Amino acid sequence: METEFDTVVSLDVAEIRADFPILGREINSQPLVYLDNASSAQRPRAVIDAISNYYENEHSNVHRGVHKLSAEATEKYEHAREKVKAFINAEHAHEIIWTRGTTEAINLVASSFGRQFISEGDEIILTEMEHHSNIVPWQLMCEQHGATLKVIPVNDEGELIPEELDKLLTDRTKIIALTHVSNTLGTLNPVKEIIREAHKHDVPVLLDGAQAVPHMPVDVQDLDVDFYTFSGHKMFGPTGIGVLYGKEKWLEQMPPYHGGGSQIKTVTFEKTTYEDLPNKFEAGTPHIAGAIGLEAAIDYLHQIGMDGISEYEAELTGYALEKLGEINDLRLIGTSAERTSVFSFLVGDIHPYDTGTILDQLGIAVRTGHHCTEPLMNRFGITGTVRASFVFYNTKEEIDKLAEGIHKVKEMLS
Ligand code: C6P
Repeated sequence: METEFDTVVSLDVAEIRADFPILGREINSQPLVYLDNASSAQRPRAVIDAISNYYENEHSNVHRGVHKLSAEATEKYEHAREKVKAFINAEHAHEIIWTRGTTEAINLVASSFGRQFISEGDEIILTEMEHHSNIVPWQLMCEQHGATLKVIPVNDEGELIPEELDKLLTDRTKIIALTHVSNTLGTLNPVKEIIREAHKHDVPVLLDGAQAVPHMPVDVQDLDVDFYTFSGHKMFGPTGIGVLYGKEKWLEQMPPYHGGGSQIKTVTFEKTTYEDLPNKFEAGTPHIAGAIGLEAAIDYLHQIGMDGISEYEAELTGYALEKLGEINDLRLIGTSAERTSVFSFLVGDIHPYDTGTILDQLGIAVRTGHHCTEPLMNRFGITGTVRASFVFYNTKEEIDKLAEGIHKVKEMLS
C-alpha cells in the first residue's frame, strides 16, 4: 500500500545539514562529527521553531478549557496524534498513546497487560539483545505475578537464532517482546516472521521500535504487530515524548497505568470510571509541546522521504563496513547482513572509554560502554564497546574522519 510517506527523493545532504543548527558547531576546535545518533539524534530548525511558536503563541492546557486557546492547543495536540497514526499506518488514532518515550511505553504495557493477563507460572519471551528498557519492566512484572522470563539467544554474528523461538513457545507463553533493531549490534530482526509464528500460538508481540522508526518506513498493520513503541528524541523530535501503539482489542481490555486528571468519566471515593481510549492511558497534563514538536519531526521526515532515508543510510552503512573493515585489530560486534547504520566495535585491547575520549578530542562524538545491554555484553564476553551510529545527515567524509581518528587512537595507545 502506498502512503504519503513513501516518496523517494535523492537526498541533498548539504542542504539537509543546513537545517540542523547544531551541526555547525565546533567541538574541541574541530567541526562536530556527530555519530551518537542512536543515543539521541539532533533536531532540525523546523522542530525547534514549532516548539517555540507553540510556547510563544499557542500554549494552554488541553482537553480542559472552553476558551479559544485551549481549543486550539487541543486541536494541535490531537492533530499530532493523527500524524503519528498516519506515519506508522495504525488503523485508529485512539491506538496511539502518548508516553514520555520508549521506556515508559514498555513499562505501561508490562504493568497493565501484566495486571490483566499474567498469573503465576506464565512465561514472557524476550531476546538476548534487548535494551534494559525491554528487560527490567518485564522482570518487575514477573516478580509481581510469579511469571518467568525466557530468552531467545543470539549467534556470533549478533542475529537471533530463530529455531530457538519454537523451543521456547509453550502454552504458558503470554507475550513476546523484542527489539525491531538492536541499539548495540545494528541487527534488523526478522520481526514479521516472528510475529507470524507467535500469532499461530495466539501470543501477542511487542516490538521496541526505538532504533527502527528513524531509519525505515514502519507499517504496524502490515507487520500485524500488537504493540509498537518508540521515542521522539531518536527521530529528530523533542525529548520527553514517545509513543505506544497498541491494537484496539488489547488496549480496550487493559487497565489504566497512571491515575489522575483527564482520564476519568466519574470519580467518587468509592469508585472511578475511566474515559475511552486514548485518554484512559493519559492521566495528567501531557507534554503538549512534545507532541507538536514530534509532528514537526514527522513532517520533516516526510519531506525527505523514509524510503530515500533508508536507501541513503544503506549506502553509508556499506561505506562504513568497508572503511572499518580496513582497520587492523578492529573487531566489529554485530555482523548481521540484515542491519542498520549502528556499529559497535573494539580496537585491539584498547579500552572503549580511551577510544571515545581521544575521538572526542578530534570533535567526533561516539558512545562508549554497555549501551544499556549488559546481558548482550555478557553474551560476547566483553564489558563494553565503542559505538558509532549514523543517520541521513551524516556523510562519507565523516566516516573517513572516524577511520582516521581510530588510526590516531591506535598510534597513541597501541
Ligand atoms: N537507547 C542508546 O544509546 P528512551 O530512553 O525511553 O528514549 O529509549 C530507551 C531505549 C529502548 N530501546 C532501545 C532499543 C533503545 O535504543 C533505547 C535507548 C539509547 O542506545 C540510550 S540508552
